[in-house]
Amino acid sequence: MASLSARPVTARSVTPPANPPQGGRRLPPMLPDWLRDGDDDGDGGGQGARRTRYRTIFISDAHLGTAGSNAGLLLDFLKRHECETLYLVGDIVDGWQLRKGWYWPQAHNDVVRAVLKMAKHGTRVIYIPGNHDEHFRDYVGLEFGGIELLADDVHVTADGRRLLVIHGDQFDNVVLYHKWIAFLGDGAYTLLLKSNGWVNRLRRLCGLPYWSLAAHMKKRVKNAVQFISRFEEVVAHAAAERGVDGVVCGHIHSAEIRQIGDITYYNDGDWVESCTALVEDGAGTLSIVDWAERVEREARDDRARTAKPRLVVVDGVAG
Ligand SMILES: [Mn+2]
Repeated sequence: MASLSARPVTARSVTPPANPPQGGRRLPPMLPDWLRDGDDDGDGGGQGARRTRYRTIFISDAHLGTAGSNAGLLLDFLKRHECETLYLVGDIVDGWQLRKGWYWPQAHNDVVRAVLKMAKHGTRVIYIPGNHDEHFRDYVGLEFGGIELLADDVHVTADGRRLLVIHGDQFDNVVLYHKWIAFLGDGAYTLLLKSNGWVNRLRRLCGLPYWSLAAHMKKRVKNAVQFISRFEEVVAHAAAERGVDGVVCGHIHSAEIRQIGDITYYNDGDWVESCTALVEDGAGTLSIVDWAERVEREARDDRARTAKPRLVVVDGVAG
């Protein structure tokens, strides 16, 4: 696993040349010109639009490229917010599904363009690949379209807390074989943490899809709650070992803010089931935004406002 200390100084400014020399380093995939100049999405470049401003926004698990992705809601969320730093905490694009069959509606395109546009307008955008977009892990340390690719990062909040930002699939095996670790000790923990990478590299070489903890959890619904809390504890344990104050992850599609020992555990949720984001305000306070719930509430308020005024009788007096 990559070092979690400060990001290497060289990593930030590495921009692939427009015309790479023959035999040069492989360039990041998928950034055609029609995606690059993205100011024609009809919202007037955001001028006049009322946007809520946060210091940092964390989103993950959009699974673009699958029918389950709520790209429309995510696009709406992105267009109505601005931030200094946007963390894309993995599984944004579902490379495994796209390999099975191309599914890429306009709304999914629009999400990518909205993110690129934010980068162009000064937001620092950091992409931390997950297991469903692990193909991007080959390009960690590079930057393209103004988006930095990192294996993980340490985010410093406005109130000075250090938060490890990581997708979370790295802990799948540990979560699954939790009981054995209790039995075999800390050596097994380290081994399982490493084995997660090996097993999935092997599966990838064999053309098998990534084994998914989330999918496994769903098949065993009875144990889902137990799996989730075990995942949270394993992630917090790993964060504690790295000496940070907290951890931000995604992966299990379950938004949460929870104190586990000395570690504050944050999960930004997903845009398949729950449509949630994690946001940091100017004072360093983090909270979960439930965008589906919010949009629904606004629609309800709108309906109430535009409804025909009715005669209201209060205590026998028409008012
Ligand atoms: Mn994942």
